[in-house]
Amino acid sequence: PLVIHREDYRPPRFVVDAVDLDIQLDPELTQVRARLHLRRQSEADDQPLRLCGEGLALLEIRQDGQTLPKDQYRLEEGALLLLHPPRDFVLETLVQIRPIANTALSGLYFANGHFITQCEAEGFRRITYYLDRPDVLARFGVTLHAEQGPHPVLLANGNRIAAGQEAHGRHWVRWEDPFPKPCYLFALVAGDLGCVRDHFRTASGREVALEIYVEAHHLDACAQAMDALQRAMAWDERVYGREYDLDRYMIVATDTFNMGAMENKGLNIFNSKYVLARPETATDTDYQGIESVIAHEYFHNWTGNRVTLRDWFQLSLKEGLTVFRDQEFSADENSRGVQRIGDVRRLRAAQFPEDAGPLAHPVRPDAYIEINNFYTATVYEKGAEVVRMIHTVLGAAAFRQGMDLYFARHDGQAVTIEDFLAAMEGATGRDLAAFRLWYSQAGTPVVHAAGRYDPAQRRYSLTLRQEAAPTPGQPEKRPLPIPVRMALFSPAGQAMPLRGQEEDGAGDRERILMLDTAEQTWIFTEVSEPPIPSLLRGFSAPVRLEMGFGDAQRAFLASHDDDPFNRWEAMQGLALQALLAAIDQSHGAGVLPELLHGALAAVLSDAQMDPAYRAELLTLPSEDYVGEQMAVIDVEGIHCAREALRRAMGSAFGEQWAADYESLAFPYSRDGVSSGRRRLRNLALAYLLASDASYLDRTRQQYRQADNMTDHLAAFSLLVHQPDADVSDILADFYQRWQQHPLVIDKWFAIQASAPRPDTLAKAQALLQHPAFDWRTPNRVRALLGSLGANATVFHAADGSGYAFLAAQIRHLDELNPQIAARLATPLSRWQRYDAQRQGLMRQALEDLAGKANLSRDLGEVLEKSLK
Ligand code: DPP
Ligand code: ZN
Repeated sequence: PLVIHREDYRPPRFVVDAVDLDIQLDPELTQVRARLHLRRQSEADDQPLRLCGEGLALLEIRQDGQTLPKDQYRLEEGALLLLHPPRDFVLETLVQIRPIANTALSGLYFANGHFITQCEAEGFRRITYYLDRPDVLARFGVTLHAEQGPHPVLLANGNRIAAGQEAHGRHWVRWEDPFPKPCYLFALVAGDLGCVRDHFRTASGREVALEIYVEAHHLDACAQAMDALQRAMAWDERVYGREYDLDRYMIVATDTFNMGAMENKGLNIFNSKYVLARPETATDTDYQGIESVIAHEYFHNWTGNRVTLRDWFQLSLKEGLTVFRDQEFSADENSRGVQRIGDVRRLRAAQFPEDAGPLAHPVRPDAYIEINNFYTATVYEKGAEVVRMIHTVLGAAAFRQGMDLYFARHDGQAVTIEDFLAAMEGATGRDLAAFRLWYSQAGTPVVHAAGRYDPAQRRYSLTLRQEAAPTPGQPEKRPLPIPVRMALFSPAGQAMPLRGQEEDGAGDRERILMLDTAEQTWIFTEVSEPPIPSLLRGFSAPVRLEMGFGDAQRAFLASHDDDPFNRWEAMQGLALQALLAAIDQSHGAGVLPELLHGALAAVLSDAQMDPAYRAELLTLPSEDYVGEQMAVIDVEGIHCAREALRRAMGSAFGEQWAADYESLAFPYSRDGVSSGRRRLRNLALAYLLASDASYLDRTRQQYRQADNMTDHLAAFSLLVHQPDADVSDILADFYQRWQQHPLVIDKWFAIQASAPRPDTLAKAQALLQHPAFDWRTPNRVRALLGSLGANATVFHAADGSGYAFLAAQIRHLDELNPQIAARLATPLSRWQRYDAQRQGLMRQALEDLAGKANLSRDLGEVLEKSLK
């Protein structure tokens, strides 16, 4: 397969000044007429002009109005070559495509009665022949024609210019986008959709129409999306001085979408999971997801659209930066501490394992076979962490100046990560040269910390040392600049003033140490007592910190640290040590270690604490996170130890949990305090049920009586995950109740597939045949197969049955939707982390897949790298 290298980038030889599309929509046969104004940029040469195109049937081709003779062009796999292109000309092509047969959901497809497009990264070439690369920016105009009855709504980017009727019950609408854009931001939608309208007045006083298009029966489910959009628009004005630039901002929700959402100019297309919510069908987590994805796509209008990418290697330039922006938005709108804990939990769950496995790649990759495989946790979440570190070292005000300069310099351009860093440097006079390494070096650094207190000199010295394991293609690692936010606590629990050599007399109680060599030592003076260090506060860098701590220090920070993240981290550390010790001695963690017991008791009795934060402190590390800390992941050992610890926590604090469960029952309300209470209350129920089977009745009662999906689903999930209860009545009831709601039925599939029960695999097998299972709906496929791949005890069953099952499904799915098939294969790629027997079985499953005929590029790349 063809490997694309970043080094091979060349500027486009031709640019497109304007594109005019005329599209006759029909599910079976859609015709796309494209007129491209092409202009040579480079010196004349005799190279052909290569336009990308995939799966297109070319019906007509004209150059400046004249049919192009056959000897003037050539069709190749994936391309149309113009053999003798003039300097400046109009190319007109007419092609035919079949949206109904497009199961890959890239390009133009027809699903559930709607026409939808997805062009990022390289879907536009499945619509027409084009220079499908992000550094070719053109003005787009498009006329859509469709049958009016089934498709009364016709949408595309920009401004609606005109509309009319035509013969055979068809109609047309003309759209023009005044902002030149790369074709990956092109979009169209046609269907029978209702619209929720509102508006936003920008800081400079312009009225923007806000429109959310959904099927008519969902018109009541758009309030959260609309509200989040308005708040995001106001936030970007307040924090970054960025206004929206068109008169209309449209969002369309579809049930059939590969990704979460897409930031097409003026016409965002969303997976309905991130738009639709009612209290009775959406959980608090769903509401939060909507807020952050709506904001994320909105923020792309400046970081992604107005300033776009030179090439796909720069993907993190828009994604890392925009994730950082949406995380900050959510932190400002909700609880900053809880937000940070959630963001780090996600980073550790998805990105750390990726960075430690065969698919590891830098935030800016050097090479790819299929770019769709690089929409990863590394590009997104680690990319956001790198931006966050820059924000940390510059400070908020200087960071803002850097962003202002970035926008001023590059508005309307397609740029690189260097351009971003240069703007940050240009505006602030700071040298960020060392930070470039974060973009090019893969792998998660480990920082070892060692402190030494000298009572005679009243000095504390802190030594930090960094190292990183090799990753594919990068055997040697260089030291990275790692900002370590820190404080020192006195034994009485007070943050001590920090006095050191460099910052004489600074005296502040928190400092950022910049570790930018392999090892460095800092000396703090006038330290009157042996301090307990709090390091990497707020998780100030995406690293693994090894503190050489004992449980006494962890317990101390768990009760005294005033950094919400580090307090949580200390609690997690205590629980983690208890679990690792239990696994090591293969006893069941049936007794709570004293220090953990004390820390939990303190949190449980602190009624002043924000319930959401309290729930975070009381939640055990996930099985995956525990596994990450082990040389060889002991699947059963982890599961047994964690279950035993949950039981022990349940019984040790039975009265407190019961009191919380009773006292936190409030009538439903959507605000953050209420959702925090629900979270804590459902956590209490989980602990009660873990230790006392008599709570089954109480759980069933909650399932029946809940007036909101959060509580209903929490009870449902607890019941279905009971190792040996017969819950067929509950499963049938839930399905019966919610079968008209696809997003809820996704949960029904997902919870069954993630049950740690011996019959889960058989269940999953049967669910493949369920009438509601649909191979063409990515949400449904992810709900069943993605959940199964993440279900450690079932997927990693010692006999390899989980591996064989998933591989067989991936094999089938690859024929329909390669992007999703490749994603589902990632759990198999982590084979190095398991025992020899599982390694063999996982490799076998990968090899069986690799032997398949007609592998997609997407899946092929993942398999090839996994088997290396
Ligand atoms: N660009 C989309 C997003 O992350 C995904 N393709 O917002
Ligand atoms: Zn994005």
